[in-house]
Amino acid sequence: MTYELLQLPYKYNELEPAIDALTVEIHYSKHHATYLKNLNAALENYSQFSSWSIEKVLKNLSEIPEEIRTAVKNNGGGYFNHNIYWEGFAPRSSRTPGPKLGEAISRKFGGFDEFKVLMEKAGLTRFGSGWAWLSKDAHNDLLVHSTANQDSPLDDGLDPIIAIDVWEHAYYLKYQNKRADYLASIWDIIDWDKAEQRYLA
Ligand code: MN3
Repeated sequence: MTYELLQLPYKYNELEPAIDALTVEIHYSKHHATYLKNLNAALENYSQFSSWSIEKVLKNLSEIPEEIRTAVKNNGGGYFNHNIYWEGFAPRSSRTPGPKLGEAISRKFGGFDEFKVLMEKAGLTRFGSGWAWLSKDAHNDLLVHSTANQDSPLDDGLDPIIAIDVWEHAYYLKYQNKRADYLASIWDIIDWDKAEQRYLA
């Protein structure tokens, strides 16, 4: 099996003004596609993993042969993390969480606004490149956290619900050094139906 690039469920310009069309195009068709290409290349001669989903690969990195483990971790993480990122947006966002996730967010973080502050802080305080996440653990407990580079929550036994890419390539064309403004704008395009599905899955 070779992994495939997901089809974006919207046009490049449909996430504007939060994320500009050129950033979406380069980020998706160059950055994301390159992680995918390198992941497939790394696994090309290892047919024992050909039936493994990307989730299974990232949850079981210790079983990947050492000579390709770093390549698979970095490019597999890059491939998977961007899938969560792109699938998590909707041009016509409801702007508020669905019933079950909304209730869980209020219970865990004290309210939707409090949760947003925590997510933005997780993204802003990630030094260098990485990601901010809303994830759930094996007990369905919510957690806001961040990972470095292309490390995936799956590595830590967590299942991602919302992904925010804070590598500079995700925002630099429009926001330059103002990562905080990018993070604040993200709330306009979060697909809360998708987030609800991920929470209930
Ligand atoms: Mn990226």
